[in-house]
Amino acid sequence: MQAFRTVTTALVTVSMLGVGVLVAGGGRAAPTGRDDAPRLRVLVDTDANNELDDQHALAYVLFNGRSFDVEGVTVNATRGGGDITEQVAEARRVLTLCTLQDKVPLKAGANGSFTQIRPHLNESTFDGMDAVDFIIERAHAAASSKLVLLPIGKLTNVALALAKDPGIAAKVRIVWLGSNYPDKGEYNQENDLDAVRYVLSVNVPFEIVTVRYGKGTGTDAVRVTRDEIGKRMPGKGPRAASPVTGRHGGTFTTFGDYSVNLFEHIKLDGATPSRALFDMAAAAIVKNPAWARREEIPAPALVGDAYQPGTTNPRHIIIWTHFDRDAILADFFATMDKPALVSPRAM
Ligand SMILES: [Ca+2]
Repeated sequence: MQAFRTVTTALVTVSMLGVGVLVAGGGRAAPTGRDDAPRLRVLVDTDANNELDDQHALAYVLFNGRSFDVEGVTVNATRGGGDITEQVAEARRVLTLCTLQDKVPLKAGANGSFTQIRPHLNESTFDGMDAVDFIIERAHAAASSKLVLLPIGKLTNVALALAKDPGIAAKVRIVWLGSNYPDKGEYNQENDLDAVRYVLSVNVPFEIVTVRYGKGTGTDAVRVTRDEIGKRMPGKGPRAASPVTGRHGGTFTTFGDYSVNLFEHIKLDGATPSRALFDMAAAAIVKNPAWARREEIPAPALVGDAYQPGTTNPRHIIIWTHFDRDAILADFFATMDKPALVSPRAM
């Protein structure tokens, strides 16, 4: 795997030492997961085969059945994980290892970009149609709460769904793992700049869970070492009915064992050699907003590849920063220790 989004600095060590920034969650909704809290309806849109954080995000969501109802998993293809068939294959491996392959819908999405696909949205078939139509269908599904769209790759599928059916904007909350806001660059963003521009242009609830390579204030700070994974993950999760062949070869019957294998085949980075679980952190702060700092700002414009402040823009978005690395990883490992599988959805 090529580590496209790996940039490291010594700043990372700050979070590794546990000098996390704890932020009060005053005035926000209580975390989900309590027995009396309603579960959030979530749809995860993933470039599952890129690096190794998507897989951990998927398992974390699928094992948080007390916090989430998972409507389904849609897939997109960024340049780091092969084409859409390879991305879907990895998502299916994780679903199978989580014993939910027949219980949670999995839909292939866009190989190409928003600008390439948009002119074809009203044709009988188009690149990414299964995922795009599924997002629209689930957004309109009768429910007492908005559907949380959790894109953890490029924004293409979500932007296409909004373009095809603008009526879903009032029925969803988009929480995107991406961008180094306010700085430019970032892997998910660069994989489809026009998709980001489109979502910024539509009046839809939009939250950006920042990445911020090399800085302690983004999800780049939510890092684990190979040693931590090796100690905490072996055998974790339910046991699959039959072995699953991993993307690096070998066969596995638990997600925990596959996690160890993924970490054995990835290049570590950082002052303390480690990997960030960017995508998992995004799912974690949906579960418990107190694990990061939430700021509402006028929606900026993305001009070229750089953000321009939207100081007078009446439309606002949310920016998430300052992740509580220790609390998020403690919950991740606790979830792996005692998984509560999400409820099956009628397929
Ligand atoms: Ca991803």
